[in-house]
Amino acid sequence: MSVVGFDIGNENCVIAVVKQRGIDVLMNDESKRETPSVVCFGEKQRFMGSAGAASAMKNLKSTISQVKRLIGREFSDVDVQNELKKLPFETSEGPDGGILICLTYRGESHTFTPVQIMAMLFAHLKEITEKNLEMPISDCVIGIPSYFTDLQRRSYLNAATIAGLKPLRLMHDCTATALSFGIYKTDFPSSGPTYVAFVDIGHCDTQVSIALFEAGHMRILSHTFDISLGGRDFDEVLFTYFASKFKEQYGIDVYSNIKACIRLRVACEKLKKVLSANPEAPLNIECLMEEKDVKGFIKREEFEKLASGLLDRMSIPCNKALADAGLAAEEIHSVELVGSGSRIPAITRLLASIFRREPSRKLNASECVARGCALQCAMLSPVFRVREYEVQDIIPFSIGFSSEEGPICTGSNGVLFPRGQPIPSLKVLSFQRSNLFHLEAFYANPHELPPGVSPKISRFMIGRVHGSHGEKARVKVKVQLNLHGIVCVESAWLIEDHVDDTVTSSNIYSNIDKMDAECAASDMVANGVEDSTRAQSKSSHASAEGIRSDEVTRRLEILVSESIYGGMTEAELSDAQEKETQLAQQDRAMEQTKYKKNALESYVYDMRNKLFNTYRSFASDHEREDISSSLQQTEEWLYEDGDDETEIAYTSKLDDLKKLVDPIENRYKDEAARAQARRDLLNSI
Ligand code: ATP
Ligand code: K
Ligand code: MG
Repeated sequence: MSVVGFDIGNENCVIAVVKQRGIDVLMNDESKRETPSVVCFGEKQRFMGSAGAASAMKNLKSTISQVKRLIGREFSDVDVQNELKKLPFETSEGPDGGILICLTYRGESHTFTPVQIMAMLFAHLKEITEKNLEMPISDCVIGIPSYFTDLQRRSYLNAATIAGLKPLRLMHDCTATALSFGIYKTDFPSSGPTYVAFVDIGHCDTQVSIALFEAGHMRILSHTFDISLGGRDFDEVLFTYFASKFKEQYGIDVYSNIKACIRLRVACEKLKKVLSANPEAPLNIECLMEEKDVKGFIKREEFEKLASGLLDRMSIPCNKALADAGLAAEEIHSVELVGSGSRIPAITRLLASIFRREPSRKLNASECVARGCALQCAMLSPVFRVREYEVQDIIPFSIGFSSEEGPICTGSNGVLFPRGQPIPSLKVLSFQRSNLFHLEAFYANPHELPPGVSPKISRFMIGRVHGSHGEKARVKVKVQLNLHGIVCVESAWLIEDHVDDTVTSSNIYSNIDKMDAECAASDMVANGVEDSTRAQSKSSHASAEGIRSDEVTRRLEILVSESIYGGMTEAELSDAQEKETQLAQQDRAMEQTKYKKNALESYVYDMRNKLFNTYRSFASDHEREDISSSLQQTEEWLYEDGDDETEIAYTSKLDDLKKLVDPIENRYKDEAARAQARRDLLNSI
């Protein structure tokens, strides 16, 4: 059993595993510690990660990147439409309002949902991990942005299922970073809590979290973000600048040419990186379009001026994180800057002025999320022993519940799980019902949500409820905010009030009363809502005795069925699994074919060499000529008709050659064996 942490970035993924000695970041096939988040549909097979990025230019319309931006979102969302405009592949609206990615692969047109593409990426990361560890894996913890909606979280879980992974937790990126920061740290001031701000600037977003550290535990106090402010936005500033410069200077319009756009974006990203270390940088692209070579140049100052709007925006989530945590900048012990997008010097200066101290870069900026996820996975795995350390996270958006009779409120704020609610949490709702009923989960404060996000989450059908004689029965519904930050109805049960007072039933009653009492003893009870967050671990034994009584039950479990707005059904999920299996088989068959082709090719070269050296004296002139011409023919075939053949074709060619060469090889081997025997005999004398 292995424990694995995955950081799924919009640009790069990182894999970390916990080993006996500590945490290792794994290398991919190209010996890189970061794997591009790219899935490319080539002519005959898929290429993923590094290989996908390498084939991107050849397969512009079938190379899928930035799927993290699209997963669990609506096609009609204005923000999504803007994303899609910059991506070279084609899309359309799915029947559920989601996004469909449309492409041609092996001569057929296909559509894939972002979940399916994400599953391909997960499967690739799983394969890299298994190759490294030389064993199958499934348990993992996957990093997600704190601003992910319920649907985006469920979409990740679906993608993981398709890929054969089992996430023990979806963990907020900054929480993972905070864990990898805090768990081994022992030099916190001994009196009182230590507050640390984590700022993660990635490819597409900025996330800020403030955490409180004390011996043995950490607690997240606030999560804030700008979901559209990352490294790529700085590239875009340079892109716009040079696009207009080149229009003036060379009379070319890069916007009219997808390939030119992509090449200029790539060059601008490189330029930006050069500017992080140098006061000025050149930009040269050969034959960008219309056979024109372009040259440009920019100073860091100029770049910073162009990016000043972005830098201004960066201060918003930082200030909000402080306000939400109820802290002044002076109370922050340190600011940990992570994510590779943060390497721009102007960002460091800006953060220094907001938090009134130099941000520190003690953590490995590109690996800390994956490392934290791996640690969390070890902590959650029953087979690993990790030091006791409590991680307390919170949700960023308030979640409300309603029934046909209106919203279910908990006192003044009118929501079931307010923003800042600890993950996980449990609440028990009480109803008086005589029939089947529905509950709706929704985002209670749309202004907290990123623009374009629907407040609808999911709908639960509770029932059927049979009151004894048509009258209303007492129904209890246990609502859970689980470890992934997903809200669900865990169970529902009926409580019958009119029963014979036998000894058994009074026992059951006392159990129920005990559980209710525990719930009631916790800090919030209002309008039929019991907060059992604190009582969670205590009440588990009560529910084991009370709900699952094998005896005459007064407490009857009733059916709950859920439907997720924009989510996948079981049938869709199993179809997707089947399709992925089929695609993976095709890829493997292609890999196998390539392998056999290589084997044939190297046999030809190897035998030609041996025929005139090692085997020379074991073949007659006639045999040598015969074999030599067969090798020649095979070589020519490989370059022409045989360049793109089936696995069977390569194997049978190889068999034909072997039939000719084997007799000679055997003569050589016999002679070698005789020589060895003679030597052994001499030695033994
Ligand atoms: P996200 O967290 O947004 O999903 P990610 O985790 O893939 O994405 P990172 O790998 O943290 O993102 O950061 C990628 C970004 O960092 C890219 O925009 C890249 O251009 C930028 N970047 C990398 N190195 C530098 C550098 N030296 N200077 C400036 N920017 C850099
Ligand atoms: K990353
Ligand atoms: Mg990241």
